[in-house]
Amino acid sequence: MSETNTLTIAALFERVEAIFLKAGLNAVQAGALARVIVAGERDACKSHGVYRIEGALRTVKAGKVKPDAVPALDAGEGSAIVKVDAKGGFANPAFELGLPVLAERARSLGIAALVINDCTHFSALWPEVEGLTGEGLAGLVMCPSYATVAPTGGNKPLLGTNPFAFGWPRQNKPPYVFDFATSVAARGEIELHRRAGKPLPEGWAIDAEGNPTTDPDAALAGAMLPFGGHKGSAIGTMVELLAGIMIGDLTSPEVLDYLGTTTLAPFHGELIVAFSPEKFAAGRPGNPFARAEILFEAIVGQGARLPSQRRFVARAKSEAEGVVLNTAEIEQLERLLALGLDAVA
Ligand code: NDP
Ligand code: PYC
Repeated sequence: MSETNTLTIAALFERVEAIFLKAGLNAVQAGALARVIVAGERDACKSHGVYRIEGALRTVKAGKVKPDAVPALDAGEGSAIVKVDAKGGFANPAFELGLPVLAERARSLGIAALVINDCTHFSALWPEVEGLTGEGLAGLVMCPSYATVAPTGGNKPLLGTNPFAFGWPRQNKPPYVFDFATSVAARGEIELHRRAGKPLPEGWAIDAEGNPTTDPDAALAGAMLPFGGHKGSAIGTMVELLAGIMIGDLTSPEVLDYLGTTTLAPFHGELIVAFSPEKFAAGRPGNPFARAEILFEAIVGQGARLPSQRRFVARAKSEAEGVVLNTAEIEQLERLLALGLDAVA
């Protein structure tokens, strides 16, 4: 069994931010990236935690993301569509820049969208969703990735793992949030199985000949499968349409053409839609937040758990006791800090 080490959330943030600064990212990029990666570890979401630092640095080194980008906001006077040009940098600082205007517009118009263009996105989407619920808004967030998923009935990578997330704010309770890949599992999970030498569960992937496989290497060379068969395939396609084509940005097959590899973080756009439940429910009976609580209680009352509940439990534990990393992870952080971009191929 590997040894473990416990760091406070603040100490982990300092280390991760220092790694990005050492690798040449400006303060706005380094801070935003460190926040989402540390949030992933804090919430026990290993597929988008510290393991992602290396991929982000590889993408910088390959010249496919601009480490010194300063995102630019186009608030479009009173428009329901707010745009941020990430200027070839990461999506996370672009979201942080756009969120206050998006929230203000959604509150005044009832609905508003934030379009992020020309960004690299490697993280989970719940940080964006929780940004919205923290403003008392409901929200939908989605983005393409790169062609790694075969549409149902097909046998070649075409769609991305295209994450899709939703949030609903709750008073004095963590929000209702779900956030998942539209493939059976995120690609990060396949990579983590490969690194751990573990077979994949059945039904996650097919090999390059289109046969079912539980071998992570064969899966990475073949294609992943959409969740829920034709339903996940259609939702993944919707993400390509809304968060790729509709916002004038790349689709997953175009991203793969542009990058030529899935070992770098994908470059595309992101769509964030914010709703004001009060505005939508105005003039109708009942308070939407109180009615939502009745629904949540009924779900939990059947013994089911709400999505993100596991994450919020993990968060509370990390906040009380710190974040646990194994020795290999600590050594990797030290190596990345010492060597900067020389640490990655
Ligand atoms: P999971 O299947 O691990 O989880 C999906 C969601 O379902 C979570 O909100 C989870 O909550 C919830 N959930 C899981 N089990 C249950 C249950 N029994 N009852 C109720 N809710 C449940 O996610 P994926 O592997 O599909 O995706 C992982 C992450 O990868 C996501 O954050 C996604 O955004 C990210 N991703 C990012 C991509 C990108 O291009 N940037 C591409 C693809 C994925 P909980 O966390 O509490 O378990
Ligand atoms: O885990 O599928 C994934 C993923 C792709 C891009 C970023 N994360």
